[in-house]
Amino acid sequence: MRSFTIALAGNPNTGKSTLFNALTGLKQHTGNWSGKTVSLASGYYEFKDVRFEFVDLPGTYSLFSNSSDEEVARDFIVFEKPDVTLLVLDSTALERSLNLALQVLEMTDRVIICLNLMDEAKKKGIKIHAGKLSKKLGVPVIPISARNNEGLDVLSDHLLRMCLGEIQTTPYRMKYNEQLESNIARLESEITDIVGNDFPTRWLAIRFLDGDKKLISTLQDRISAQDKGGVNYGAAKTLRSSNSHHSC
Ligand SMILES: Nc1nc2c(ncn2[C@@H]2O[C@H](COP(=O)(O)OP(=O)(O)OP(=O)(O)O)[C@@H](O)[C@H]2O)c(=O)[nH]1
Ligand SMILES: [Mg+2]
Repeated sequence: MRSFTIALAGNPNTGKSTLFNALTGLKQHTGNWSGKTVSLASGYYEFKDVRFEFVDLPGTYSLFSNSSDEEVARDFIVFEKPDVTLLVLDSTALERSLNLALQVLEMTDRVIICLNLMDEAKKKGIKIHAGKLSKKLGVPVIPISARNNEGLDVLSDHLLRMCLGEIQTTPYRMKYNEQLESNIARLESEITDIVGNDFPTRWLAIRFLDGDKKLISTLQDRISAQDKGGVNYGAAKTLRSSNSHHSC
């Protein structure tokens, strides 16, 4: 049976664990990922001949290096490369959630957004045009109510189609001013020389320009680990010099 990994990301309290429990039921366990000491809850369910392995990431408001929760969620999305990152948003507080959504859309193009707590939104008279939001953000947007098991079949269907490569996305990416864009492009090409296309180079370039030292050391560790012959000093060194060159 084919198996796909789905990461559940979102702000705290948006219903990630409720969705996780609704989908995976008792088929849950906790495990360590990539030598990290944190263990993440994961669980699976089967849908139309495939198995979805869900990983319940810590709830965060952003994905920088501000806290270990943010690092864990970010590293999982960028380095473990789940087949789909399922972003759980609170329909009753969409503006707050969209900040995180934009960050995730910079990191991967394999994203599905679910608008959870639709029952609450309806009660409050909040209407969300999921179709328009989907067009704007360039990824599927599915209204659900995890606590009431509503919308979960449609969600599973989209997960399956994205895992099978049947859904192409065009994630919304922020455009910055000309000078910043030219710095991003320059740094991006240097990063591509070092890591190839294994990781989201534009996102890495933006983070490096922002001076995210923690991310740089994580990436150095990853490059070293990937290099089977031992530490790849060349790549790590270039990475260090390109960082000192460009960070501001
Ligand atoms: N009305 C309503 N409440 C929901 C729904 N989904 C989740 N909740 C409630 O929202 C609260 C938070 O749910 P959790 O699943 O714990 O949220 P979480 O995203 O895992 O939170 P963190 O792990 O802290 O990030 C709980 O009280 C849930 O019962 C929903 O669809 N409708
Ligand atoms: Mg939770």
